[in-house]
Amino acid sequence: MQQGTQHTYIVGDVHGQLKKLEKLLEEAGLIDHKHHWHGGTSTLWFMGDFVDRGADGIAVVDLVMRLQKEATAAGGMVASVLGNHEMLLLAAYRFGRRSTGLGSNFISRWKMNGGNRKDLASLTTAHLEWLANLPPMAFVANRLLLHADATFYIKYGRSIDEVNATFAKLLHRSDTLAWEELLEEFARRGAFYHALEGEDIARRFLNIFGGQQIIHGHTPISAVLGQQAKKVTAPWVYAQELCVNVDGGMFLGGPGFVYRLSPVA
Ligand SMILES: [Mn+2]
Repeated sequence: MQQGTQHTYIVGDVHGQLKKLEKLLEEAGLIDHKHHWHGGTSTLWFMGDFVDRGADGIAVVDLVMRLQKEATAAGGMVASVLGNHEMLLLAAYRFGRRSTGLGSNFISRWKMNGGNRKDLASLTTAHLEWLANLPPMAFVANRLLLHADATFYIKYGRSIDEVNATFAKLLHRSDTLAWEELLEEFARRGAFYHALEGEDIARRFLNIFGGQQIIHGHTPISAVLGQQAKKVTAPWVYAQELCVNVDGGMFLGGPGFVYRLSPVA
């Protein structure tokens, strides 16, 4: 990393792939060989889904939480939007085998989605609080960051602040039906893919929430494009450049990538 540069970096869904994440961040110069923040005043955003499907979800959260403190001390920033897998884990912890009201329970739902016993067992109060306070949406360098390529966010508010406040309220209450409904919607994907309709939805979404582009994770690029995950080393820009998918499918064997945003007017 050059001295004095201030860039914004994005990392997609990590899903417990600690070693891959460390390698990516080190190669990008954002951490040093001892895995301490080396990004100076740069900004690093994650797209959520730190946990499930991989071996070391909570270890990934620990790394990100520590880097957040170190970056702040250096005048930089590390942050993340909320992924559906953070919610699945929180729900498994909070509600256990309580019925979702839809013929299942929260532990089963989480396990079905790649829940890892080790993650659940390692959760501390600090993790729970940190995870439950992740915002679902963020405005970064004139982009709209959200985890899922889905439109349900609009049901929770008409501005980023409103959506974030509604989610925060829900995540701090124990209304199992409200959690269940949100988890159902959070599993949706592909809202912006269809050539004409998808572009139109993306454009309307940006008109409401602001930003020139939507950046999201949630749906592995390899799955959408029918490629091998190990060959995915860059984001996929689509919908007339209105959308950028940054999910490298790290749990599917993808190496992942660090996406450096170009400055925008
Ligand atoms: Mn997801």
